[in-house]
Amino acid sequence: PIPIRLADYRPSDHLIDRVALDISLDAHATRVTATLSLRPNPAGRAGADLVLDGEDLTLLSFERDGVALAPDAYTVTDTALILRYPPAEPFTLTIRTQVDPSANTRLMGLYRSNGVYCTQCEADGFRRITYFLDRPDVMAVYTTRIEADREEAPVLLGNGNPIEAGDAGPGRHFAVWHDPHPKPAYLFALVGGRLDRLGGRFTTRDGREVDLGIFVEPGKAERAAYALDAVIRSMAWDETAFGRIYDLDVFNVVAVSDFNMGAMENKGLNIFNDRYVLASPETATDADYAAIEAIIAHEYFHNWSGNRVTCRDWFQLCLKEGLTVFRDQEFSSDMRSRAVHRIGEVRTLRARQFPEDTGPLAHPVRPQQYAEINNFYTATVYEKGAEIVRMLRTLLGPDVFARGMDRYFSECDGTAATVEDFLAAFAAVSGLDLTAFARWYERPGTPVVTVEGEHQAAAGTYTLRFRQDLPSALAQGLGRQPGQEADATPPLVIPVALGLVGPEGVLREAVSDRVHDGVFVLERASDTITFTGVPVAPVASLFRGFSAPVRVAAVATDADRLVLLAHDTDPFNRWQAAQDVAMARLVADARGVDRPMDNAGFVAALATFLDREALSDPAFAALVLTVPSEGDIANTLGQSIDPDAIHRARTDLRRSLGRGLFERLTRLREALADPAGSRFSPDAASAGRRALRNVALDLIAGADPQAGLALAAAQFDAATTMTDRLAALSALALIPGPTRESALSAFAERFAHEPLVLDKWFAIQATIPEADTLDRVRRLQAHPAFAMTNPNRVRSLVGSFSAGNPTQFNRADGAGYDFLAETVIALDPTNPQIAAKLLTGFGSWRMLEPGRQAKAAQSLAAIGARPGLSRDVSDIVGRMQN
Ligand code: HT7
Ligand code: ZN
Repeated sequence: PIPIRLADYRPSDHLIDRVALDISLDAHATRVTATLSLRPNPAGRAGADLVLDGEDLTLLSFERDGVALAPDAYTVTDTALILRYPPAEPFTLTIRTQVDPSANTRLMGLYRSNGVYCTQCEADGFRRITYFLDRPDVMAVYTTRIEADREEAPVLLGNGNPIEAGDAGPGRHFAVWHDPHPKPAYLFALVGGRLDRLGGRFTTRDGREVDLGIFVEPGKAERAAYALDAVIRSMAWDETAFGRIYDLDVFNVVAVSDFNMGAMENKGLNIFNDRYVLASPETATDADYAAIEAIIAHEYFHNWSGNRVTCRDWFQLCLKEGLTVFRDQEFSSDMRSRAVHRIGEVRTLRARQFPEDTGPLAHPVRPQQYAEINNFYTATVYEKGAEIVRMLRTLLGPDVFARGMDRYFSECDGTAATVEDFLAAFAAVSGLDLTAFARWYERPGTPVVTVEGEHQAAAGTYTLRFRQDLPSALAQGLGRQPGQEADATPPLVIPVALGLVGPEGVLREAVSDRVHDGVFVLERASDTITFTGVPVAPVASLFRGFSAPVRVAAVATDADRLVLLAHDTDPFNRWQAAQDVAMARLVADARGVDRPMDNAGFVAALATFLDREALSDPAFAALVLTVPSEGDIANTLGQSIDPDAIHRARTDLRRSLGRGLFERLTRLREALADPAGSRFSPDAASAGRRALRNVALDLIAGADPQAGLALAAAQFDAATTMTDRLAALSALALIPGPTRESALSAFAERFAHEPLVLDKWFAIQATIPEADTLDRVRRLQAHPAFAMTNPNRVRSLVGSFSAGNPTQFNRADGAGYDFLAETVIALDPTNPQIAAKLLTGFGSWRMLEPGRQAKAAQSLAAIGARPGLSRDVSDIVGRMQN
């Protein structure tokens, strides 16, 4: 496919000011009448043809200013309706089309999920509902009349405010919705179906009453209570934290079971994957509750960062997504423990974005070109995009940053904006030139910052030498513009939050004139700073709070790291120190060093830490005790990966730590047990206690599988929360034998009618690190609860296998790769978006040892050779093979 390039952006030749839609819902023949008020765009080309996008539509009639157009006045192709010689004055088009929602398996445009009519229009789904200028810089005011069978669809929802409803002939009814805020087509939505509503109210800071509704499958309204509460907290938080007030009379959220992503921020009518709405203690884990809170907030926050200020074109996707992720992260940090949340954010970034940035799918946060935009809803655009906003706040300080945000929202309100507009707001309020900082948006790859420290005892000073590099492959290729020399790649602006720590604690008297408010800004390729007031050799605590999305290369001993774990004031770096000590062992072991490293000092430090802090901050302690994942180890090793060696190394360390801490962990589990009869609460403190209890269980099972089996089986039987039940089942899943199999059966039976819970059951089995797991996964594909048409099921079974089971997906015989290739090929004709997403499971194939690389290359070639691949899949497979 021919790529679309940012450099080729041109304003639309025509604009649409108003859209009146009349949509008559029918399972197979939905009729859509679109009345569009158009005019030539003064910024476009005068006299250009009007090219309306369209896909999978049947055109029934086409009129201009009320008069049917002659067939030779327009052309219909597979992707467009083209009106030749459009008027130079404002004009109206009336277009009648028909679509078949039941046949829409792509879940883009208008489709049916469990009998509920719903839509998904981002990025380019509106063209599957009617012919339109389906691009985000064409913004219109919409009025939507929806008509449907009263029995089949008693609830009819649209964007904006409801203005009319009533009978529409025998057995039918209608509702009219009006959205006064101009918006791009990707924010259009409608829902029609049999749904229960959980209602609420919110009074805005300026005194307006907003009617809130969460719509779910009949009988499940109780499970929407947490989501409703999260909506109310999000609305209040956005007023106080960002001064953003809601702007309609109603705000509705609808949960559907067939959905390609997590949720969608349609104006006033957010549509959600039901897994991010429905929660009860018996069916949802603490992680599920936290995800619901975060995603409800994320979609709500889009009302300003995305809807009121939208994107000029899809290259600017990070403008709404990176900023909105930053905003939802801040919200969750305020609702929960900031330190614990930050560690979680960074773990996600490192697990998902770092490998993407190192592999064949690496791209800038603002890509320069794309073949299929749906493949750019990536960790880089979202998570690294959020890190850029965070760095901006670190560089400017919270007050200037807040003024910049206000300026951005007020200057760009009602417009389709760019990254340049965003940065201009901050440049204006700070007086700074942000040109160099803007390179973060353009440069793919994770920079490496190398740091060397030296203590000058006699002078009482300490010097830190910094150097920044892009990994060589990227500097030579992607990161460099054509014609630009590798060493001419201009440096990034990297905020380094740092401090010095001595054996007894932070050295507060150590100062450097290059460090302001605890931050040094690395703007050159290399730089040196000196601290005075350093009588003893310190340990540098670098990139506190993970102040920049970089890899840090610094020489440190175990002793240095354990000083940070014990004494640093920055909780992120305390956690990082423990991870680094663990990682040093894991990497050495996975590389097959002759002499295993001694763990005694590490165990002793963890024991001291637990004795002092486990009960006061269990959530943090759980993170400190968590052994880095196999993915983390692979990313640290970087090349010639042998997943079996990594698995063995992790199993060894888990066993060793479990043995060293066994009694303590057993006591901790008891001390953290819920008092009999206590009521469940999803709050962060309660979740933290459950987390530590369950990390302790994991280590105990790692040390002594028989003891672990007994404890896990007892916990499984007695559990009153899904968190505890699932943690027990996860522990059992690692211990082969009849107890595991009967627990799996009991779980399936108990939750036979809960598809979202069975997703967890699929995932647990798909991630068992044993040789017969692939056979198990194949068998599970035939399970009655599994359906290839439902993205949640596919992600749980196939996605968990490829992304969460490194040893079995990367089987040396290549059978895991063949399985993924088969699944991608089978899914592509019906849901290419999900097929392409699954395919990214191959994203790190070039890091593997040569034997596995060859097998992966064969599977990729087999996919690439299939005739008739979708654009989504052929784009990914092509980039993957490059
Ligand atoms: N803005 C949305 C991204 C999105 C999406 C959602 C559902 C189905 C298909 C989709 N394509 C793009 C979700 C968000 O980031 O808020
Ligand atoms: Zn978003």
